[in-house]
Amino acid sequence: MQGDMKTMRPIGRGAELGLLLIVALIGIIVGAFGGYMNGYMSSGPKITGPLHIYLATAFDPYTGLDKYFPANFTIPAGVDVLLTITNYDNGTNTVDPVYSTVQGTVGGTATVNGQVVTSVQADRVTHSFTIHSLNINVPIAAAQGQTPAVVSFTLHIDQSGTYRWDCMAPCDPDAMGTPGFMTGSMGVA
Ligand SMILES: [Cu+2]
Repeated sequence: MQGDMKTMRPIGRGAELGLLLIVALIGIIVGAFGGYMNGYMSSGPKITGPLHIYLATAFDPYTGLDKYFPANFTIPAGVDVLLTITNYDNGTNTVDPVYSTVQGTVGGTATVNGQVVTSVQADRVTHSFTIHSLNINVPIAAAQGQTPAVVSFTLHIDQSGTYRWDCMAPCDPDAMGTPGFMTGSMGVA
């Protein structure tokens, strides 16, 4: 590095200004990152919830109904949030092809047991995580025997509010459309 500097010609006024600009830009970037990390580390005003949300879908023995645990939750606005849904139900509920494709996630993909997918075979779906108002749909693949299916995807929603999600797989007529079971609310704040 030192050797290279010696062979360079003296820096002109234009180059000096350019250097100043670069130093200023680095300052802005480092400052912004520091602010972001500060918000992340101390749960400051910018980020108001966890960046990784875990949900599960399973048969609820107390009610005898299929259920999302939890059905109501809140994610932070304006940042990437990873959602992981662990499905313990090995039953399949063939969905309309519209609900077998991944839509509205970051990158338009999800992972099923670690494999990146853009859809799940319609007759291998147990439930769906569908938010009509945001055009989000994630098919939840069926468990294999006693081995749950783990479905992960990233959401990035800038507009805060309360969004209703629905399961669009014909899983259980008593659970579908019933708040706390196969429909619920996702807060974005
Ligand atoms: Cu369902």
